[in-house]
Amino acid sequence: MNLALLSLVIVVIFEPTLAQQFSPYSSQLVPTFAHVARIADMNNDGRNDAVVGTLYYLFVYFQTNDGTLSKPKVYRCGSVRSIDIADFNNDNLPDVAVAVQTSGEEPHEADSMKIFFQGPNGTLQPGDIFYTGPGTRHLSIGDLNNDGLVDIITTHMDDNNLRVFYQKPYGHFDSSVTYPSFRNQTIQGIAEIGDFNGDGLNDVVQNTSLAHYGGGASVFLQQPNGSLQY
Ligand SMILES: [Ca+2]
Ligand SMILES: [Ca+2]
Ligand SMILES: [Ca+2]
Ligand SMILES: [Ca+2]
Repeated sequence: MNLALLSLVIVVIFEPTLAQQFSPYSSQLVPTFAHVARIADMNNDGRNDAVVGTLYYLFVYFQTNDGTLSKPKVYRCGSVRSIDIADFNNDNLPDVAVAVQTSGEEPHEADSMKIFFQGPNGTLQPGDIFYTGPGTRHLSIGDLNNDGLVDIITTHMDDNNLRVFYQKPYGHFDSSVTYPSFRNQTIQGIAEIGDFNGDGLNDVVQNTSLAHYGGGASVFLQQPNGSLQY
């Protein structure tokens, strides 16, 4: 690892005042390429912490009493391209879902979706690993079949399919259901979940590229039976 190639994580502490000014920031150096970061309370102490996905590692920096960040807990994790956080096993502790594109010394984990459950004292316990698709790029969470359980979607740079992992109780997931993109457009990496037609059912929007027509966004609308359609 070339330690000269350090990635910089900047944590901005925002104190909403009438003037809406930002406090001075503090920074942490991460000894590998940082790809993505999320904020959540990862040790149940009421203070938000930082979860950083990098090339081959997941770092968890806990917020200390004075608002600075602790030395990180480090988990080997392949090349983390995307992170989302939710309580997947219903114990009121946030858990972490990561999308891994390649995995170096652990090729069986390449192009996968992994769950880490929060354990005692904020440690992360590896859960299930699922194959996603070639060139795994992005992951988002939301309830896509209206059963109250958070589901996970993944996108991939090297195929044109959206994959949905529906959650079963207690943080387990079924194998993915695949939805081809509209007109077989290349999915450019990002997809998000939300209700885009006001019917109370979550839908999916993805950014895509169509040969000769340029890029755009397409929306999968959730049907009453939980399936997705354009
Ligand atoms: Ca915390
Ligand atoms: Ca949990
Ligand atoms: Ca669900
Ligand atoms: Ca909807």
